[in-house]
Order: sequence, then C-alpha cells, then structure tokens
Amino acid sequence: MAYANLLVEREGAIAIIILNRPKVLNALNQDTMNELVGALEALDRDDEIRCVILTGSDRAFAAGADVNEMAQATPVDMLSGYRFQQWERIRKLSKPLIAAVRGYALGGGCELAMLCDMIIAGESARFGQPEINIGIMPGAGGTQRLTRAVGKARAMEIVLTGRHVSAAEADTMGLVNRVVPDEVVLDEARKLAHEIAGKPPVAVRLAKDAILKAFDTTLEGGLDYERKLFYLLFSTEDKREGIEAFLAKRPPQFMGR
Ligand code: CO8
Repeated sequence: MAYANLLVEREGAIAIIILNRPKVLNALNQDTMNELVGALEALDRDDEIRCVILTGSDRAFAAGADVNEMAQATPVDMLSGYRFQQWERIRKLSKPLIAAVRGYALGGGCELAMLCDMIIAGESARFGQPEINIGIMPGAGGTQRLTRAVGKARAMEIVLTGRHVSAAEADTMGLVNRVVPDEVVLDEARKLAHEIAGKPPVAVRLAKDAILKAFDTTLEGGLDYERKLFYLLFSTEDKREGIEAFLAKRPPQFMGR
C-alpha cells in the first residue's frame, strides 16, 4: 500500500515504517497520524511480521505535532477529530515497536518515541517537550510517560523549560535503550528487531502486555496479571517446542501457536 507521508519496508519477519515529511521535520499532522495508525495496525494483524521499527530521517524522527494545524484549533477541535484515539490505538498494538531516533524527537515526536516499546538513539538524537514555549503542554502522554521513564524531578525540568535533552543525557536518564553512531542506528534497531522476531511470538506478545501493565496497576495486581499470562503460555506448542529443544540441545523452531 502506498502512503503520502510514510514509507513502509519489509525485511522477512520485521517491518520498518519511515516517517516521510522531511520538509517539516516529520511534523505529525492528522494525515500522517492516520496513515501511521493504519500501517501499524495492518502490520499488527500480519502473521508474517513479528516486530516493527519506526524511524524518521537523519534530521528528525519527528519535530512534534504539526504546529500549523494547531494554530487556529479550538478545544472542541482538539477534542473531536479523532486525534487522541489514534495514540490509544498505537498503545494497544500487540507486537513490539522499536523507535530508531536520529535528530529531533520533540513534543509529539518525543511522545511517539516514548509510546514505542524500546528506543535506539543515534548520537544526534535530541529529545524534548518544548510545548511550554508555545503556550501549551504535552498532550499525548509526555507528562506521564516521561515521568515514569526518567522520574519526577527530571521530567519537571524537561517539561517546564522545554529544553532539549541530548542522546547521551537520554541514555543516562534511562529514556533510551542505547546510543549508537547515527550511521548504524537502523542496523542496531534491525538487529534487535530480528532477534525479537526469532522468539516465540505468543510469549513475546504476552510479555509485552505484562510489562505495559506495570504502568497502570498495583504490584499485586500486576503480579497476578503476569501469573495468568504465564499459565496461558503453558498451553502453547511453542512452550513444548522451546523446552524440548532446550533439553535436546538443538535450536527451537517456533510456530507462533
Ligand atoms: N510543525 C510544523 N512545522 C514544523 C514543525 C512542527 N512541529 N517543526 C519544524 N517545522 C518546520 C519549520 O516550520 C520549517 O518549515 P519552513 O522551512 O517552511 O520554514 C521546517 O520544519 C524546518 O524547521 P526549522 O527551519 O525551524 O529548522 P531548525 O533546524 O532551525 O530548527 C527545530 C529545528 C528546533 C526542531 C524547530 O523547527 C522547532 O523548534 N520546531 C518546533 C518544535 C516544537 O515546538 N514541537 C512541539 C509542537 S507541539 C506538540 O507536539 C504537541 C503534541 C501534543 C499531541 C497532540 C496530538 C493530537
């Protein structure tokens, strides 16, 4: 399928979505978000795909929501028009999503990277929530996900000053998985995606689900949830195959069931 603002590439069991509005540093307008959600959901339904990478250009992962679209917007425009449901739909994807970030990941761009399950950053990556500089505040999860990722004091400073955070600082704060030279960001993300794609898909899906549960439950509720998913995996052929292969000292052949 052809998109106006995205490129989608497939490499065996992984897919790479490239945000492609370079003239505006991949600003996330409504059309781009519509396409992105559609592409991600199609890949989530595709049995051949087991892990997805989301990336941008060398200058920008995404420099935020499209400020032009927000210029005349009223609260009712923001409430209607389906904007926030799109972010919820990305949150509900079952397959692992890796952000490969070079250049700016600001505002909604930073929120989109944080909505991914893992972040591989190039040395040029610049994260930030600069909404404060234009009279607003993060609206797609920035105050919540950044705080959970880096802690209250750091999130407060980043959101209240709007300053940019370098890749090295983001690494120290635990916002990203690792920082690599820009030239190898995509290769590093591919390596990670292929590694995950080789694991038993049902276990990957349920493990992702359980980890995300940690964000909105008590420890007791989360442990209970984890245990239920753990029991469920004992009904899969991949559990039988994984253990048999281990005991027979041979590589497993996971089937995804
Ligand atoms: N929206 C629209 N256009 C943008 C955006 C953006 N967010 N960011 C950059 N552009 C455009 C510029 O206007 C410029 O266009 P033109 O060439 O036509 O003038 C082009 O991209 C290149 O940008 P610059 O010339 O500014 O490039 P610089 O290298 O000088 O600066 C920066 C790069 C620092 C990234 C700068 O462009 C900038 O500060 N951009 C805005 C960053 C920002 O404020 N982002 C937050 C936006 S608000 C937001 O994201 C709220 C999210 C809430 C979620 C809501 C979901 C519905």
